[in-house]
Amino acid sequence: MEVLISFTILVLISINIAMVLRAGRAAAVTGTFAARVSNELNQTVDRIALALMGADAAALDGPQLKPLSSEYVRFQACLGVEESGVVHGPVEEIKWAPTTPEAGKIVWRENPSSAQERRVVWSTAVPSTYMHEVPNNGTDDNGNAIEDEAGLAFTMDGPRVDIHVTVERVGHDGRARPMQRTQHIYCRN
Ligand SMILES: [Ca+2]
Ligand SMILES: [Ca+2]
Repeated sequence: MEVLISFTILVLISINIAMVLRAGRAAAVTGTFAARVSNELNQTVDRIALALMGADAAALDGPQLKPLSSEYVRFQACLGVEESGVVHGPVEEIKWAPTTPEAGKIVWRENPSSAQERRVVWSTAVPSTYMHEVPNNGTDDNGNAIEDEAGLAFTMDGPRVDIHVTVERVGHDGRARPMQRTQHIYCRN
């Protein structure tokens, strides 16, 4: 009888240990996944912010006054000032482009649509609508004072440009995990 009780206790302890280990592994996987999405979001926002900081504010096209927004920005870097005026870099564009009806990517292009075009994809996981926003209903559903904004949205307030980015990837459990960040920047010139 004692042997049976000891054996039962041993089995129960083993099951408990297995459960704890499994829960720990799941938490570790979830943590790594969240960190990956967060890294992708931060890297994308930082790249956009750095590019726009060097732009000539007078040669900026795209960002709208709230509650409107745009999915793109076109600009030219200010390289310096000569007697003849501001010397600009080539035209650059940062734009959301669809890959499916619900998802898309952020593409940076230099000299867009010309023979000299260069392009780099900065994120491949940007949804067509911003986190917790319902598209095309003329309402600000997520309380950020912008109506029907996309996963990439540019707004402006005087000399300030606001960059709004949502990155969304699907976890191992099949659930979509969106993360969003807004960054305010001032064009240097
Ligand atoms: Ca909104
Ligand atoms: Ca809406």
